[in-house]
Amino acid sequence: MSAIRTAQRSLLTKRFVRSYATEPTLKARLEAILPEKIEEVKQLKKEYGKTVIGEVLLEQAYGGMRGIKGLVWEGSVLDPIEGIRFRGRTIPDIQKELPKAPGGQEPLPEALFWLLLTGEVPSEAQTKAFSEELAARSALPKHVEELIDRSPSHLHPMAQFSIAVTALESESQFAEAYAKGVNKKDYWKYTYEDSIELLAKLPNIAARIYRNVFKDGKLAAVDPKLDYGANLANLLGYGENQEFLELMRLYLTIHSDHEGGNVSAHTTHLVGSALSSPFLSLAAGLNGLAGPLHGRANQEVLEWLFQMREELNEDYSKENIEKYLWETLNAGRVVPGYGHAVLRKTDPRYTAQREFALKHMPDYELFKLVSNIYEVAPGVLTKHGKTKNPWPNVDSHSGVLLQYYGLTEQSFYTVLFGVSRAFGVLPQLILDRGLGMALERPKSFSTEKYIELVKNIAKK
Ligand code: CMX
Repeated sequence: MSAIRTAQRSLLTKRFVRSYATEPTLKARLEAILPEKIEEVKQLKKEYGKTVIGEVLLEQAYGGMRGIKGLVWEGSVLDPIEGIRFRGRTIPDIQKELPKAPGGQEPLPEALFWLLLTGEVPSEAQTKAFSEELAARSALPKHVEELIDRSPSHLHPMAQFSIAVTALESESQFAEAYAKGVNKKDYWKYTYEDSIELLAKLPNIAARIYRNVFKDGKLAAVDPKLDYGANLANLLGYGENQEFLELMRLYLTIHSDHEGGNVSAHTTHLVGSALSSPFLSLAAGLNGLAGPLHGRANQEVLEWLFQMREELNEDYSKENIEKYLWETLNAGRVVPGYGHAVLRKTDPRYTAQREFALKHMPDYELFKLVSNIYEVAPGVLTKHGKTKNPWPNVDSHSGVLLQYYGLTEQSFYTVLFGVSRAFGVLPQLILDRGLGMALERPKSFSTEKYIELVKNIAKK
C-alpha cells in the first residue's frame, strides 16, 4: 500500500475524530475496554482452565460436531428456543434500543456493529460519525472494479463477491504490518483498520455485481451523508423507496450474527486464526455462505416457491400446499427455509421479517403464500419425522420481501446476506486478535483410529 494512501487515511480518521471530538470513536472505545476484557479472559483461564465443560460422543464426530462446545464467540449466543441474542439483546430489543435513521423505525446496522464489537449501544452522534467514516472509505481500488467488470455474467454473484473481497487483500494494513514484524499486541489495530475498510467497501462491491449482471452496469455514487443501508439501497438502484431503505437496515441487522459455529462465521474465524487478513478470512466465510444448506437457501426458497406457484396454478389451499410439500420430501429433497442445526422453534429473524411484511405488504400474493406454507409445513415436516426442527428459518422469508420491492433476481440474494454477515464476523475477528486467540487446530482421527479408541474405552 502506498505511503500517500496511508497518509490520506490517517488524515481522514483525524477529521472524524475532530468533528465528533466530544464522544469517543469506535476504535477509541475498543482500545479503552480491551485491557479489561483481556484480563477477564486471563483470570477465567487461570481459575477455571481445567474445568470440564462438556463431553463428546462418537456420533457427534460423524454428525457435524453438533452441540460440541469448543468455540468462543462474543457478539451473540443462540438459544434453541428463544433464538439469537446480540450481546444479550433479542431482535425486538435491538429494534427498540439501537439508533435509527431520521424518520426511520428500523435499527442501523452500523450501530449493531458497534454493539457487537464493544457490548455498548452507541449514541446517535457516534453512529452518525461511524456511518460517515464508512461512506468515506467506500471507494474500491481500480483493480477490484476491473475484476468485477471482467467477470462473466453467468458466474454466480457469490463467486464474484468472493473474488472481489479476496482481491482487496492488496489494501491489507494487517498483512503489511505483519510483514514488517509488528508487535502481537498491536495486531488488533491493523485488523480493525482492515475490517472497517472492508465493511465500507462491501456496498460498492455488491452493487457493482448487481448492476453489471442484472442491470445496465451503471452505478450511483456513495452519499457521504447517508447511512450504510440507505447507501446500499441507493447503489443497487432502489434508493427512491423509503420502505426499501428500511428493509435494508432491518435485513443487514438481523442477518449479521448467529453465534460462532455456523459455516460462514466459523470459517471466517478459522481462517483468521492462521493470521490471514480480514479480506482473506471473510472471503473464505462467503464461500461457505454460498452453499445451499446455508445462505444460498434464500435463493433456493424463491426457486421452490415459483415452482410451487406454477404447479398449483395460484390455488394456495392448504391441501395443495401439503401435497406439494410431500412431493418435495418424497423426491428426497429438503424443504428450503425450514429446519436448523441449533434452533428448535420459529427463527425470530423469520418473525421480524414477517412483522415487516404484515406492516408494509399484508396483501402481497407471495407473502400470503409464505404465510400459508408456515401454517402447513411444520405439521408435514413433523409427520415426515426426519428434521429435528420443523419450523422456518431466516431464509424462508427474506426473498419475498425483496421480490415485493422489485429486487427480483434471486441469485443475488446471498450477496446481501454476505454483506450483512460481515457485520457479525468482523467484530469477532478484531476481538480474536485483541484477545490473542490461538490458531484453531482440533484433533481428527481416521475411522480406523476411532474404532480402536471406542474399543479401548469399552474395555475399561
Ligand atoms: N426438509 C427436509 N428434510 C430436512 C429438513 C428440511 N427442511 N431439515 C432437515 N432435514 C433432514 C436432514 O436432511 C436430515 O436427513 P438425513 O438424516 O437423511 O441426513 C435429518 O432431517 C436430520 O437433520 P437435522 O439434524 O434436523 O438438521 P441438520 O442440523 O443436519 O441440518 C439444515 C440443518 C439447516 C442444514 C437443514 O435443516 C436443512 O437442510 N434445511 C433446509 C436448507 C435451509 O433452509 N438452510 C438454511 C439454514 C439457515 C442458514 O444457515 O442460513
